[in-house]
Amino acid sequence: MQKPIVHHIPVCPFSQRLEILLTLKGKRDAVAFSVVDITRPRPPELLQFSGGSTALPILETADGVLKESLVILRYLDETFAEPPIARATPYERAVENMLIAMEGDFTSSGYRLVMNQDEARRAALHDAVLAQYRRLDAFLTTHNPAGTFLFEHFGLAEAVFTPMFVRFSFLAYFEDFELPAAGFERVLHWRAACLAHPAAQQVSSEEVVKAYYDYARGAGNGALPAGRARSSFVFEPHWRGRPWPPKDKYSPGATDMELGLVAAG
Ligand SMILES: N[C@@H](CCC(=O)N[C@@H](CS)C(=O)NCC(=O)O)C(=O)O
Repeated sequence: MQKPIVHHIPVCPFSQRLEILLTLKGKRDAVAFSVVDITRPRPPELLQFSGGSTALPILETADGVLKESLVILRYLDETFAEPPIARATPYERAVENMLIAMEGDFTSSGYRLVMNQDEARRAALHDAVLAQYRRLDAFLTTHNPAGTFLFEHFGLAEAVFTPMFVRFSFLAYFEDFELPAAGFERVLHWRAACLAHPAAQQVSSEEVVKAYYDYARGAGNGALPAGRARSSFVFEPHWRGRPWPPKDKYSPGATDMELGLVAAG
């Protein structure tokens, strides 16, 4: 049987979810990963598979194309069944799904803050992210007060949230956003264990901060901020060789040259 193919953008958190799940199962190589450059128009054959939609990841299977990371996660968990990552009993699976159902609001709050360009809205947007962390803290305190993860191991809910915890290093860097220790103990403990887990090391905070500079300037999904010709998501020059971008996102932005986006020579 031909391997399923994930079409993905490597620094994308939604794709990282799939890589984490497969790594937990020891099946990273059971799926082929085909890299898409977010800074270029999608290749026509990809748009044909996806029925015209551009959001990634999509999974090409022998039966047809699947979209939406949460759908693909569950499909891969069932297809490569051993070991199962989702909880086994109906009640535990429901608890896991309640936590997973919080991911959309959590993610949106962080992306709204990083993309905000209006200093007057900063405090309200910081509070909105804190409110999301408070909800997670309360949920974990209710369902596993003395534990580390939601259940005894890093599982499906952790595969869903950890990529966002990694991306939110853009909030620490560009927004000086840190969780206060008091009142957030349970979620801080969870987040630290998620970030340290060996199956979740695909993307570093340095890569996130360098790649997401354009988001911090209000331009998402490979779009270009005014005055720039190269996206911070380009593959070349490689992010490792580029300087860290300016932390102050509310002052006039850095140029392609200052960001190391123009190849030397
Ligand atoms: N709800 C989707 C979100 C996917 C998504 O937004 N992916 C981004 C990359 S991180 C993307 O493909 N953006 C480009 C676009 O939408 O055209 C999922 O969970 O798979």
